[in-house]
Amino acid sequence: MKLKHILLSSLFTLAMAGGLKAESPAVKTVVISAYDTMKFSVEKIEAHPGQKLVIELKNEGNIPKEAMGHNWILLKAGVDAQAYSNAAIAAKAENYQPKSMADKVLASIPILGPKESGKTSFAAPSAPGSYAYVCSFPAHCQAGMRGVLIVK
Ligand SMILES: [Cu+2]
Repeated sequence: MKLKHILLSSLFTLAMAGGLKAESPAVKTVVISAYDTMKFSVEKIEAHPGQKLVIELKNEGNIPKEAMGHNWILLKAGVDAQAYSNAAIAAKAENYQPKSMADKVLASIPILGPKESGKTSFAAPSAPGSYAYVCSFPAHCQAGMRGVLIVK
């Protein structure tokens, strides 16, 4: 009987620990559409430090991938989005994700053609702040195809 009691109280403790765990921020899923107009449908994402994020990018355009592909690149804090995009222009062979700047990237979804979609999941940075994201297809960031992840 005593052993059974200990077992039951252990189970109760485990259940409580599980309950506490559930209080950490829930997974946040964000669906972003990309258009031929070189815009993201979502230009601001808010998350808590360390929150699990699932980002889905949908290319809703019709123009062929070679001329109007879209990707989603989340940059580390303080990285100049335009500088990254400028480097990407010369990186067609690397899918517009320059390897020389790979250490500036937190998460990414590769170039998508019309009606394609892609997904990435990651934990939001632990440091509060603003993190830029861009489409690094040539000239798209400059045209305004960018947004910001705000961690707070
Ligand atoms: Cu684009």
